[in-house]
Amino acid sequence: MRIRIVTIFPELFGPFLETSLVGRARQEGLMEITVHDLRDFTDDAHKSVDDEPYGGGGGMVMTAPPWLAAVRALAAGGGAWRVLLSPQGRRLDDAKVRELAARDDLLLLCGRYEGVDERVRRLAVDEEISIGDFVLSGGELPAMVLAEAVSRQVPGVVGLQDSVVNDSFRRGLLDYPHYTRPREVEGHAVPAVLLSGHHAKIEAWRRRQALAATLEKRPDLLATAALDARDRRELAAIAAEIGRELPLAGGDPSPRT
Ligand code: 4HQ
Repeated sequence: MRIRIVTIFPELFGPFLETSLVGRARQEGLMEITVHDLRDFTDDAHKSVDDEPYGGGGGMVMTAPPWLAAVRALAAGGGAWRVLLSPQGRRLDDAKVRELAARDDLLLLCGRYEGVDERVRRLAVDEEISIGDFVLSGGELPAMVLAEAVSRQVPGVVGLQDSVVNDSFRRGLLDYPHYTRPREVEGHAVPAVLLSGHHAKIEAWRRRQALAATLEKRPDLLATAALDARDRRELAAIAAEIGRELPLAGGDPSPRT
């Protein structure tokens, strides 16, 4: 898996690329992640990358020529999937992360200021992606979010592939609660079932907790979660217990955008 990132602030990526899971994945050659300075693709003495917006208004706009030169140089050959991080993009979610991981070669474009000249998007971008409905100062943090999430889907990057397979969202549900030592924290004990050594009971408890957490905190996820008949019976029981409607079958299949 290869990810190239274009930015005017390459120094933001230093520790991110060297540390923890991403650092290890790069060291082991499982991931190739490189950062490229947009200013290297300018052709004026000042290495300028922005200008005033046509039509007026505040702020500056990133000019098209450096971006077009960068994308042409880095995506030559046509193999790379070119992604612009922007609040106008489709919202990143687990399905999109897995789709991007399967692409194998990503070129991430990080804008600053008011954004990038529209012609860059039209001429040199395959897809716009947003990490959420809020405004940041640049696409660098979103690029790190995307790169880390994608890295976790590359075989071998997460130690036990099991912990990716069983991760929240993998089966469309929120995670179950986790406990470790000490057994009691300020009067709050670890649920007894987790100390029982009874693996089937522990699995059933965790599944029920995941269903309950999802029903309480993100009922919208239940519309697309992979649920079997037993899950549905459990959910109905949980819903009755906590006095909640089941937003299940028959409901609108609210598309996850
Ligand atoms: N920005 N998800 C504006 C974002 C953003 C987001 C990136 C701010 C691009 C020009 N990107 N710049 N949210 O807020 O991806």
